Amino acid sequence: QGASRGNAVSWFVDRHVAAGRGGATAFTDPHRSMTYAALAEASARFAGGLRAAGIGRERRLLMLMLDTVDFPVAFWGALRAGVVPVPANTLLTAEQVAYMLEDSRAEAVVVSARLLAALAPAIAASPWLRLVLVATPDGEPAPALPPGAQELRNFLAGAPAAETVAASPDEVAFWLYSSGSTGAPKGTKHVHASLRATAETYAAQVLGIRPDDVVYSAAKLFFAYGLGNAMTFPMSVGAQAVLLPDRPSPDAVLSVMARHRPTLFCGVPTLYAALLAHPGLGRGAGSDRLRLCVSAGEALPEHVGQRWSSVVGADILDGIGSTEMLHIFLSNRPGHIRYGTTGTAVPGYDLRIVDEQDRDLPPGEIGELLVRGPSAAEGYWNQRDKSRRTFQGEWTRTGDKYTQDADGHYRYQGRTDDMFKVSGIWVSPFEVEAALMTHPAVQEAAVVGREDADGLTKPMAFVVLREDAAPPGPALTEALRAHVKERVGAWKYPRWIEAVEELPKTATGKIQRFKLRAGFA
Ligand code: 3SK
Repeated sequence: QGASRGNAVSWFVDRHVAAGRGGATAFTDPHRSMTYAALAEASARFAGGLRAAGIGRERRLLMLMLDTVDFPVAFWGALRAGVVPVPANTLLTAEQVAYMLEDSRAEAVVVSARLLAALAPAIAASPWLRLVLVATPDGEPAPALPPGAQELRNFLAGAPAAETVAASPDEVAFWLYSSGSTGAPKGTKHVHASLRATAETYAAQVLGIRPDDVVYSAAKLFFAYGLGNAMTFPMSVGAQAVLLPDRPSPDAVLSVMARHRPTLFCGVPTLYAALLAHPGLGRGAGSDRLRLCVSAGEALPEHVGQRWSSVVGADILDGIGSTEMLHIFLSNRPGHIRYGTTGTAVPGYDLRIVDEQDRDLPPGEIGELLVRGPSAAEGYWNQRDKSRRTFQGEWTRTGDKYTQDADGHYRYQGRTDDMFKVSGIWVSPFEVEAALMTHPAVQEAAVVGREDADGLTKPMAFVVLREDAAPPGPALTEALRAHVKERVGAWKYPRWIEAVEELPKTATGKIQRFKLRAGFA
C-alpha cells in the first residue's frame, strides 16, 4: 500500500487482500459474485485501461450504471488511476444526464447496456469524450455499440493491471451531483478521506457494522446514501453487499430478502410504507438474519416505524444525511429509537440550530440545521456562490429546518426553501412547474409538497389553464402527469392537480407557496 495509502482504494480494497481476506465475497448481483481479490484485480485492470486510453488524473469518468458488480469495479478502478468517478442518477431523463456529461466535461463514460439508448445522443454530441464503455450483464447479448465504444468486459480483458496512484487524503476522489433549488444539479466534490470518515463514524459507531454482515440497500449506489450502505460500509469491514439492478418494487425487495437473507436492510420511508402494505411482509421481512433496518432520504413517519417494528421484529434507524456531507450525520441509535425524531448527532459530527442571523436557538425553537464533521464536501464544481453559501468554514448549511426536544432529540420540520423529497430524492418545485408549463393546456403552475395518507410527501400542482384548454378532469390530469414523467423523471409527477383561477403571488411576482400549502394543511 505504501505511497498509495491516502488513496481510499488501499483501505477499502487492498487492505483486505493484504490481510489474507481476499477470498471473502464482496458483492453479489443476480448474475455473479465477486471476491475482494477479484475486485482488486478487476479494478487494477480498469485503472490500466483508463491510463492506456489516455484518461489523465483528475479527469472525470461519468458512471451511468445500474447496481451490479461492475459498479464497484469502475468506481475503485477510477480511484486507483486518480481519475474522478461521477456516478449519475439512472432515473434521470436523457437531457439531465447530458447536462452532467457536459458540465463535468467527462472524458470517459461507463454506461449499463440497458441505459445506453438514452445516453447515445449526448455521447455523440460530447466534445470531451475519448472513451465509451458499455457494461452488459453476463448472459445478456451486447447492444449495438456507438462508434468507438467498447464492451466493458473486453476492455477489462485487454487492459494491463495498473499500480494505484499515490493520493493525498485531501484530494478530490469522486463527485456526486446534488439537486439545487433551481433544478440545476451541482457537482459535489468529495475527497478520499471522506469515504473512510463515514465508515468510521456512522457505519462503525451507529450501525456497528461487522465482517459477517450482509447488507442489502434498496437505495441505489449512485445516491450518496446507497454508496455508503451498499459499498463503502460493508467494504470497510470486509463484509458483503447484495446488489439489485432492477427497480426495488416490494416484490423484488422481498425476493432479495428471502434469497440472500441480509442482516442489514436500508431503504427510504416510501418503500417501508409500500412493504407494510404488501401481503407477503412478515417477520424479518423474509430474512431470518435481519438485525437492523435503516431509513433516510426523508423523515420516517412515526406510525410507519412503529408498525414496521411490530410486524417485522427489527427496528428502523431513522437518520438524515446529505450529498454534501456524504452520509448520515444525525440518527437514532440501536436500542434507543424514538420514532418521529431523527435522533441525535452521529459521533464525530456537531450540530447547531440557528435563526436567520445564525444565532443558536434554544430547544423547542425552529431553525436551520448546521452540521460540522469530517466528511463535508470540498465544494461544488464551478459554482462559487453556491459553495460559499453552503460550506461556511467548518459548518455546512443543510437547508433543513429542525427543533431539538428538551431531551436532545432532533425533530424534522421541513425545508428552509421549497424543495422537498419524494422517495428520498430531491424534487425542485421549479423543475416540475417548468415541465407542466411546457404542456399546451397550462398557462401557469405552482408545485408544493403534500403529505399523502401515509404521511409521505408527494408533489401537488396548482395550474392555471389556458383559455382554450379542455376543461379540467381525469383526462387532463392523466395527460399532465404523463407529460411531467416524460420530461423530468418518473417519481416527480404531481399526485394531485388542482385547476385554479390564479396563483397567490408577491408584489414582485413570486409565487407564495406557503399560501398554497396552508390551503390543505
Ligand atoms: O437524504 C439523506 O438523508 C441522505 C442520507 C445519506 C446520504 C445522503 C443523503 C442525501
